[in-house]
Amino acid sequence: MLVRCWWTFVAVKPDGVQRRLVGDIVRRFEKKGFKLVGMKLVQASEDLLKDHYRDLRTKPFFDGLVRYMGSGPVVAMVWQGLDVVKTSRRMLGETNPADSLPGTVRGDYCVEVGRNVIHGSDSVESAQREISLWFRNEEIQCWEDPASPWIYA
Ligand code: IDP
Ligand code: MG
Repeated sequence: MLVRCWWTFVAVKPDGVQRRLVGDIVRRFEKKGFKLVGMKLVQASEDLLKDHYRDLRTKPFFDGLVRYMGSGPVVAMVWQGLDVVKTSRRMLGETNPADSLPGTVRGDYCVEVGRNVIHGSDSVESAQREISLWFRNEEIQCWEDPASPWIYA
């Protein structure tokens, strides 16, 4: 798959879906000015999750993490925009919600690292890998954004 550097992978985790945070999270990215180019509700398989988090496979929390992420559907999304990888990480907050500032998703909506409601790619390389893992080509829509001249100079 050809993945653009203006794309990132964001997922509302199972706790975020159960707690009805999907709308608010999507709203934050839309209002920021990013463009939604892919979105689906997915019950992720264990294989997908182990691959997604393969860099963490030696961590003591790995099995629990895979169970948590498979405990219900997640909303998988691809967002497009200038510096979207770096900026969306800042919108998410820190990995540990206790370190996340108010105004960030994790700062506003959760308290513990094991239930931190949202995922976002941490680099352009991770974004490319994760988008290819979670999405097929035809699930990404490259649409013309009429608001673009009001968002980009
Ligand atoms: P990130 O999600 O902010 O990129 P990572 O270090 O990549 O953070 O960890 C992936 C996910 O693993 C975290 O979002 C969190 O759900 C979980 N996690 C990270 N550290 C811990 C921990 O110490 N205990 C339990 N779960 C953790
Ligand atoms: Mg990470």
